[in-house]
Amino acid sequence: MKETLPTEQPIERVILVAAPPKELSPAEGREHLEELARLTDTAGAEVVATLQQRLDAPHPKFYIGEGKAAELRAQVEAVGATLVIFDDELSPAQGKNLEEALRTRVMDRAELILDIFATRARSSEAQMQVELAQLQYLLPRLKRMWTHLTRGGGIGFRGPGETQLETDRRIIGRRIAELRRKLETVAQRRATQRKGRAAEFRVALVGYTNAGKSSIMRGLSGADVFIEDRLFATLAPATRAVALEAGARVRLTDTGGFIRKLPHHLVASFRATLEEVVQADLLLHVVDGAHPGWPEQAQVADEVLADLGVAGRPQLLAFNKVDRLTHGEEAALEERVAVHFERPAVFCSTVEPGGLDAMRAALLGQLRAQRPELRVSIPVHDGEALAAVYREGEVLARIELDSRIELRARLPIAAIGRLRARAGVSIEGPEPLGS
Ligand SMILES: Nc1nc2c(ncn2[C@@H]2O[C@H](COP(=O)(O)OP(=O)(O)OP(=O)(O)O)[C@@H](O)[C@H]2O)c(=O)[nH]1
Ligand SMILES: [Mg+2]
Repeated sequence: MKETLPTEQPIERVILVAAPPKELSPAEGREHLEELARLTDTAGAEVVATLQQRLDAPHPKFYIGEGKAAELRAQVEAVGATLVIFDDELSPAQGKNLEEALRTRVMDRAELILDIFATRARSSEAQMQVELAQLQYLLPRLKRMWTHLTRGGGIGFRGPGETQLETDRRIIGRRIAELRRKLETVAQRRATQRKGRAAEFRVALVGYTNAGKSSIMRGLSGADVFIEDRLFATLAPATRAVALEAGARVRLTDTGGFIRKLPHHLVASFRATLEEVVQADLLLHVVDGAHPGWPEQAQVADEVLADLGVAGRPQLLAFNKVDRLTHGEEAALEERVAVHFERPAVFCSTVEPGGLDAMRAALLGQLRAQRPELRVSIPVHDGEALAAVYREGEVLARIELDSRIELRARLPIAAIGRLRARAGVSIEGPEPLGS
């Protein structure tokens, strides 16, 4: 008897389409397409062909030119593609025109990313965030989705169809409002929890996806975090305490990676989880120093950070994976970084012994500059000053004398000024930088 084939879901056969603008170099164009292929792989689909066209500007009808669209149609038939994915955002009209002309499903990069997030979201908050982003993406494209379902509906469809469309729009609008409300509640609860930890020095790992943020988190904290050579390994942020040395602790948060053309709705929906980034005292911006496209990746991350309103936050650049570079390449990278970036930078590796030593030292330097360790002496009756030190700083030691309380504490610069102004309070220790 013939063996039956396993009844797994058929894998989507995908054609990737990229239409890089003329100013992009062929190498950059290839890299973008490679990244789209990795995203497609992450989504669990198989790339069977790719198509490229250099464009001065996208065409309103099909994004690519009409001739190229006809070529794509032939290719869809030839390879039996079940899905076509565009690297660029398609307007609702372009998506509709393409699906009609190609007679197959069409997605753009934003939809693909949303799809990956949807399959990877574990926490109920992440799931709500993804649903919100998907609904916002869907709303202006509802008409096309409907055409999809009722293709061949023909005569008499228009009237009831339009009514149905209106009903759907209202239902989706209500669901969006409901999701926003629920997410707001979760965000408020988190803000309350965070208040109790205001004194800690907070560092947020940020950067392009796959740069090695979670690996650094594991290297510094010993925490068992999820690491994978795929895009978007981390979705929900995770926070751990890291002791840089005795009396020098930071709270380190690992966040999900950024990517080129991250759908705008997604960034907005994930704002609440990125709140740790917004609240951070220091951004540890990780760059894959061994990736040929690192300058663009660093820039993309900077753009997302600017979107989040933290462009001016103290930042430490960490060029990771230097173990993959020769000595010559590493020297060239260091020189390039020194010329192009005014921010402090370290070069590191999570796989080489001692590969994170320079990063630890740099973090310690940042902690000392932003939270100097001081000796604070407070009259016993000034309970308010004492409470302020505990609330805003980190107390490392405490001695009670007859009329005074002496503390060794790390204090934020702003708090030092306020405390100094109080009668009877004296503060000694290294002068904070810039005062
Ligand atoms: N050679 C080398 N590989 C590294 C280094 N650091 C991380 N990797 C690898 O790079 C891949 C991505 O690492 P992750 O730590 O998951 O990257 P991430 O930045 O957290 O990725 P996302 O969560 O997707 O944003 C994994 O295969 C790691 O093993 C390094 O210093 N050297
Ligand atoms: Mg990660």
